[in-house]
Amino acid sequence: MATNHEAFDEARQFIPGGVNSPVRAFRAVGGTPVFFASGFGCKVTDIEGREYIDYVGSWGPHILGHAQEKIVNAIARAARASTSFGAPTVSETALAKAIIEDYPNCERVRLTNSGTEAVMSALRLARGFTHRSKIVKFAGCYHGHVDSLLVAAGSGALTFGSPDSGGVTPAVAQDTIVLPYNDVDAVERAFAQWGAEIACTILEPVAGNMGVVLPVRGFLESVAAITRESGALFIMDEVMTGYRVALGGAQQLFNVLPDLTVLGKIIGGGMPLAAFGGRAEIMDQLAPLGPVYQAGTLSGNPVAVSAGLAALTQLRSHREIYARLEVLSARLAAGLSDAAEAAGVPIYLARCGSMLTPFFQQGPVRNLDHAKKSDTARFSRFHAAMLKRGVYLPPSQFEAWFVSNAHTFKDIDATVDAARESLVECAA
Ligand code: HOZ
Repeated sequence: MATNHEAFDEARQFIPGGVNSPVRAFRAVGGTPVFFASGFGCKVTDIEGREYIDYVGSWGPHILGHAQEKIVNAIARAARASTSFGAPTVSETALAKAIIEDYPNCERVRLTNSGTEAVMSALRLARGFTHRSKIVKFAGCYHGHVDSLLVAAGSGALTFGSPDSGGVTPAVAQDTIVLPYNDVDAVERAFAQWGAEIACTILEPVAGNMGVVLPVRGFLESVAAITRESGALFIMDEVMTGYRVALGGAQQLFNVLPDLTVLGKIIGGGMPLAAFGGRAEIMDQLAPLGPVYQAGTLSGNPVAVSAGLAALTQLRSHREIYARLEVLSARLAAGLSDAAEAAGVPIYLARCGSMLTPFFQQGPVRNLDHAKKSDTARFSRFHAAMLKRGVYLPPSQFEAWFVSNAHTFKDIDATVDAARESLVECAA
């Protein structure tokens, strides 16, 4: 059996950086990435047989835990009936219907394979609908690796210090207006200057890709109002927050509805699936009804859809899961804060439901500039110390931790115990 180190050495010979997505490479925290063999509930086991309590949850999808029985059974049933038709199935309609019931701004939904694809399509649709070119985004928000949004981007792009990616042409980047998160004045100024050219504003209603950053009171309402006043569309990227911070996402939690919603992660039950939706008059601009082209051989893939439906069916029929997640996550957050105080390590704990980030700094953290003040070297030492104690955390300061319904109070308390020791260890 290979060790993680050996597996990584071999992977690097065949895959750029040894990984199929940069944040997995552990470059921000150092050390060797963990190669996983299996996962069950909130626990994951690496190829060396070591078990960890997992707070990555595949970067958000596993709200019900790994290898959840009903999801696995649904996948097996669907796969036995064929892994793909490239033609409509009734389960796609069922998934779209469920999303439409939970997201009142969505009258029509189109399924895609990834959040990146859904965002890219939503932007094209906004441009096609408004006949305008420019888009407004916020520094530190990450919307997948879409060319026009890899400007001041969060997640891996931020972690590796390349928020403006190579390969994005100046012509594409010049249509992207980047503003500071939580700054309504900046939004007003941008619309005063370019309002007639702006097709849409896109944001994460709770940012999760510069670490968790909550919207300040009134921010979402103001952005929605200013955007609409100019005739542009307001897009909420709820890939991370959808079905996570509430069944109806952040738009339900903060009671602000967008024109277009982008979903991913949880709606695929851990399989590659995402979606975008909105009012019929906008969505019906998509081909084959309208002039905005969008397509995909594997879009609405029956195996992915079955996994997503199994996940959503459980979340919708057991809404008490969200109350339980809140209690577990609050306990974890409080435990981490206490442990940090005891160790004399300044931490600003940001949390929205079961998404949280302990920023290694005093805070408050309201935007990307604030997030960047974190002590990333100390975070790296903390990450390594936690890994040694059997806790698997996102390998970057600028990511969200996810608590799942498979976590127990015992898991949370074991994590806090590990954090207490790790914080002392990394205090120096
Ligand atoms: N949205 C995910 C975390 N920020 C992306 C994971 C990845 O890039 O692999």
